[in-house]
Amino acid sequence: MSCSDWKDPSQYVRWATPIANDSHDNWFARMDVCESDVLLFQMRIVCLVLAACACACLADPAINQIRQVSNRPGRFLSLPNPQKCSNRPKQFFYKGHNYFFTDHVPELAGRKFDWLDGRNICREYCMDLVSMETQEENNMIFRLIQQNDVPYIWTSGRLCDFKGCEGRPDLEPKNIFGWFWSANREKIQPTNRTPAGWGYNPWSQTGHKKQRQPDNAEFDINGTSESCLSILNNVYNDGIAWHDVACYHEKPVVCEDSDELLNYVASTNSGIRL
Ligand SMILES: [Ca+2]
Repeated sequence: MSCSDWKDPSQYVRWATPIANDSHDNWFARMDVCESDVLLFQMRIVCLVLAACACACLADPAINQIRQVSNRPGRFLSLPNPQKCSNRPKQFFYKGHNYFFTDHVPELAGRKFDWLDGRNICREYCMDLVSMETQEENNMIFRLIQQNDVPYIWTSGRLCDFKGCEGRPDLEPKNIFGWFWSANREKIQPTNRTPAGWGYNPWSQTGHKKQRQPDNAEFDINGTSESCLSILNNVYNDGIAWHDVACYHEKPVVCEDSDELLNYVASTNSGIRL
């Protein structure tokens, strides 16, 4: 069986490996790679990393203080844990989906995650980082942030700036047309205008460079692209608004039910209550 024959969502584990020259319509739905291709590689990477860590820790006790860079190769999406899915926190509910905020879950409170680790924390619970496709859902998340004085969170928003995104005129310019929700691979509406069906543009009108977002500001500082979508709470005297931020920064997250992962766990665990 070849990778492309697999229909089972359990096989799709990697966060982004688009197929070159794929059709426009299929492309976002196929940004994953199947498990068999990556599992062996993943196991080798884990062994190498463990061996390297052991050597490094012996040589330098302070090694654990060095923060790992987020976009390093060899990091993959986690598969869901059926028991965690069944017992996932359900703090609020909107249009068929449950949500939770990590700071309101005792075992996760106070923790921060880079963007990919944030996705993986959610995915263990059959969830993913929150995606705000409508103004109503966005308002709900903004209210959560306002009422709890949350400084910032990650969302599943991601810039299509990785391998497979090149040669796509429909995604250009990237800062306007190149954003999508990783959780369900839906495109995010153009960033430079009020989204259709919305009464306001959720992207901030200012930021580090005093320019409207997304501004890719950190790239000018240290060469790191701001490829992930964060909601910041008045960091630039701009209220609660969307910002492009470099993915290695660590933030608490809001998780939202993933239909794909819930359906997969339901279909592979007879009688499970989700
Ligand atoms: Ca920015």
